[in-house]
Amino acid sequence: MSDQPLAVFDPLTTYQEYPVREMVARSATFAAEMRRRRTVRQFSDRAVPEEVIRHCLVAAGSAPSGANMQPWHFVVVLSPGLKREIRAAAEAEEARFYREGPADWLAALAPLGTDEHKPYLETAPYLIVVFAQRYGRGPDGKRVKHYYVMESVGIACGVLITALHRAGLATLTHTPSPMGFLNRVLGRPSSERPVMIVVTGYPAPDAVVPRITRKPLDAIASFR
Ligand code: IYR
Repeated sequence: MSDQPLAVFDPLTTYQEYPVREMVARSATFAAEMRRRRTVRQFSDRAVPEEVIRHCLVAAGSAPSGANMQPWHFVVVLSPGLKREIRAAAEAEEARFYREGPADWLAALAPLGTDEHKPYLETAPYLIVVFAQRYGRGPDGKRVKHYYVMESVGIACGVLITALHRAGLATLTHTPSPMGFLNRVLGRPSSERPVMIVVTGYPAPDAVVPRITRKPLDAIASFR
């Protein structure tokens, strides 16, 4: 006899259908709204209500995940002291990367104009540090297996960035490498792996973005 709880089903009451014309309009509007999103590297220190961040995290936590294990943890860093520590550690890692990283990688980044200086890690009101839980713990302290962890966390990050953008905030997906220092600085267990820092806030009034293009639909999708 299995001691697994059996599936319990409820009627699907939250789904919402739209008339086709509205569905077309909504999808077009959303695509246009997403195309406006740009990764920003100059942030204002203007305050952003924490409530907005909480709502965006609730949205991120709604992401689908392998076996519904929800293998993510988000640390919202507001403390100037912690931000300073994260910036110092990230800049030390990045200085090494920009000095002696792989030539092809550095060449690929050249059009973005990035460098080892990360002042936004202190300027922006929030750093949302996303951790992937390689495994969980049951109520009895036993290890619980997680499935498709990186896929699940990747989806949650996409929802988070989308939610922040829709709320009217700018984001920067920052992936200092290696990022192990984030476990130490934020006191997260070794079962968790830092995936990215989502820097968020208002853009600086004089923010600039690199001139880049996005692949057209026919280059990213095929219908057959
Ligand atoms: N982590 C470095 C380098 C970097 C890497 C990629 I891939 C980017 O798309 C952008 C930057 C940094 O943050 O500068």
